[in-house]
Amino acid sequence: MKMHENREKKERALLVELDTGAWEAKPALAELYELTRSAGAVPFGTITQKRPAPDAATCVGRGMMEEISGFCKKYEIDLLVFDCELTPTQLRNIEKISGTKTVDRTMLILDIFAANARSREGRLQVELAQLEYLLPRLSEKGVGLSRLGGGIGTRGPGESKLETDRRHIRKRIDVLNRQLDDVKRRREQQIRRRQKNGIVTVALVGYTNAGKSTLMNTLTNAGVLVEDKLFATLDPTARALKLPGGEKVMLIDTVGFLRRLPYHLIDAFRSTLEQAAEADVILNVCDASSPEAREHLEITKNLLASLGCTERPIIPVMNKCDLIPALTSIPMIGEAVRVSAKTGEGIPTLLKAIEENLPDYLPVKLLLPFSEASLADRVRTVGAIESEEYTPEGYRLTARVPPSMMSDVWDYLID
Ligand SMILES: Nc1nc2c(ncn2[C@@H]2O[C@H](COP(=O)(O)OP(=O)(O)OP(=O)(O)O)[C@@H](O)[C@H]2O)c(=O)[nH]1
Ligand SMILES: [Mg+2]
Repeated sequence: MKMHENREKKERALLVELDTGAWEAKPALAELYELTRSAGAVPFGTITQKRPAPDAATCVGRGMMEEISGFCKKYEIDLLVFDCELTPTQLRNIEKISGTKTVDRTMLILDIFAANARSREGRLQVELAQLEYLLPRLSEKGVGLSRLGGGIGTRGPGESKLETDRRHIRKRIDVLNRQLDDVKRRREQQIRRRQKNGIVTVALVGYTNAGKSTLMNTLTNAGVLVEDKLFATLDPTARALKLPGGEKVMLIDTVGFLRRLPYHLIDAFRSTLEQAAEADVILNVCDASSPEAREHLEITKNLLASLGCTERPIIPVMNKCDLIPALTSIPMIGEAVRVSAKTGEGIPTLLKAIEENLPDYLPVKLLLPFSEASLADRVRTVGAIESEEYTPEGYRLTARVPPSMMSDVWDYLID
């Protein structure tokens, strides 16, 4: 009897690493493993070949290619995943020799993005990246065009679109770029509106799978999508967070970083990170239980620096501390806060650290006429209210407000 007949069969993948010394093979393979899993396939095995440079025809050497072919047949491998970027020729040769569908790291990541993009901007970015990746490969007959049967490497713009000619694709790329410009403009307006409204923002950034969305949930009970998969979050999400001192801030969740980001995706990343870069406080979240915690923190720090946020307070946060024994020393860089988004350990300390790094809220006493009800609402939303009273003249508020709000309430200060 066959069980789970309706269940989609997962693709069985063999991961191939070419170790040229350009990067460290072991952590790269570990990442490729996670990426493969996130794409919905089952990593079945890994093969590493040391070689000074990739072979022009098959990336790995001829002998190794034969070995891989044998492996594919013997273990019924559905998918070969190469960690390096393959040229159209290499891709075609490898598929021909092994008789197995093949993707490289970029295709894999694009595929995960395609499956996870939620917002309009995210979808546009992914389609653009996929088309740009496909365009130079289109002249090579067979590549990207004959991928029938679904699964990894087939999601995205869709078969019919891929079959259209290059001119058609270029036109589509133009359209996408224009639409993205629109979306970008709108987002900039949104950021400006927030700033104008005096909303203080705190951004969660960090390596993928560090637990940013879980931390967001713990901090705000926001109900943000959490999955044990890379890139569960592709679109920035914002939620209100009330700090113990009463200050209200906007907490922003962002997409996770990863090493050697495919060139075509840098823009997509940047655009979501620009929001984070504008934040008043940045939480650099990392998975303390990962052997690469320190490296992840550094990567994130450098990316943030490249986005121009060197002046802003960045709080390193060591998450998943429940996974490591209490007394184990973890790589603390500077004043890292040790937390567990899962158990809630360290959360009060983190909230305090956020509070300490906020721009200084100023104590004000206000008398707002009833005609200024919307301004009163903004003070309630953005500031920390100490007392509120209705008087015949209007709302009498004692509060602390962010400095960015001072000019708005200036006319109504009393005492
Ligand atoms: N044990 C433990 N697991 C955690 C903790 N925080 C998060 N996780 C788990 O780590 C995995 C990834 O968590 P997410 O919150 O989705 O990670 P993320 O940083 O948002 O990932 P991306 O959105 O891909 O960048 C999930 O399986 C979480 O349950 C923690 O404090 N302890
Ligand atoms: Mg997330």
